[in-house]
Amino acid sequence: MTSHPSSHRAAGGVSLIGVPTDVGAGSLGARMGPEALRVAGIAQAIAQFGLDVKDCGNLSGPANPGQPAVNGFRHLPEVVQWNQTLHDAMYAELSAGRLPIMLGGDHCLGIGSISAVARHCRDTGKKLRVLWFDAHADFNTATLTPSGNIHGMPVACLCGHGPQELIEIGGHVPAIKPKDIRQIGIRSVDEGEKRLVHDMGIEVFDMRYIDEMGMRHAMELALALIDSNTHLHVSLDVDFLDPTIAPGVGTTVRGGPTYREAQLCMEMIADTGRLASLDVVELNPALDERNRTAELAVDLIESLFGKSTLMRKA
Ligand SMILES: [Mn+2]
Repeated sequence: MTSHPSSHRAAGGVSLIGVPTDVGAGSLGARMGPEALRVAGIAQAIAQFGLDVKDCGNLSGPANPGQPAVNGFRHLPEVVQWNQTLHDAMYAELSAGRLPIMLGGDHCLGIGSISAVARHCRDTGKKLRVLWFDAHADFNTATLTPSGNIHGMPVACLCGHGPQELIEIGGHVPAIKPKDIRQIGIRSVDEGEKRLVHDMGIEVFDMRYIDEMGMRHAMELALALIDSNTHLHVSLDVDFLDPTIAPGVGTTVRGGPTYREAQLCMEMIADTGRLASLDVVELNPALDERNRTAELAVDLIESLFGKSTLMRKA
């Protein structure tokens, strides 16, 4: 076991926050994600680096009502309630100097999580960089989305496009600026969503880019200009990964990154030493095979915290 001495900002310890809900998703099962990650050994995997790991348990919130969309949104009151609770929990851990890991849950929870991170950055004068690993741009709006599932809208909400109750959760609208975020692995974007992503000027490293230029080059650009005053947040949607290695998600899209490409992403992030918060979302144990997708997620998180194959010179 070798660990880079400064591969993350977790000196104050790591806090696991389970958020067992799928109110923002189209299929049921992501509510079981936090338990599957625990069973796969997430706490032990991080503790092996000598870090203090506190499992805060699961947050509680409303059940999934299984209703159709109302005015373009499915389950908006429930999504607001879960995200408000998550925001408060994340913000408390960040304020205590800890590195929070949000165990989702579907990706609508990125709204509460990243709103809290952005608020913490405003408090502390830090620059924010969000790396959004996903097969989808998650930049839908009520008028664009065919389904109304809010897990397709968190990036739009964070950038100030969405229902007032969601966009103002972190106390500042918009929570983040489009230039704070980099999207990696994108390969499925709805027609209207394409235009909005383009017009907002979000920097996207889609699979075409990764195929042509390589993951190393994409990650070098995604991590460019990160300095000692940067808070680096990683939002890892498990559907980022190719479904052949990660079948346990509700919205698989073929043609995703390989195991090695995903590991390289995590290792390059570890090399920056700036990781300060993390989301792991959309893991759906009901669709998984013998928990292998959860185990892969834990394997990637080990790399994110600095596990490397060989000792490397600084
Ligand atoms: Mn997503």
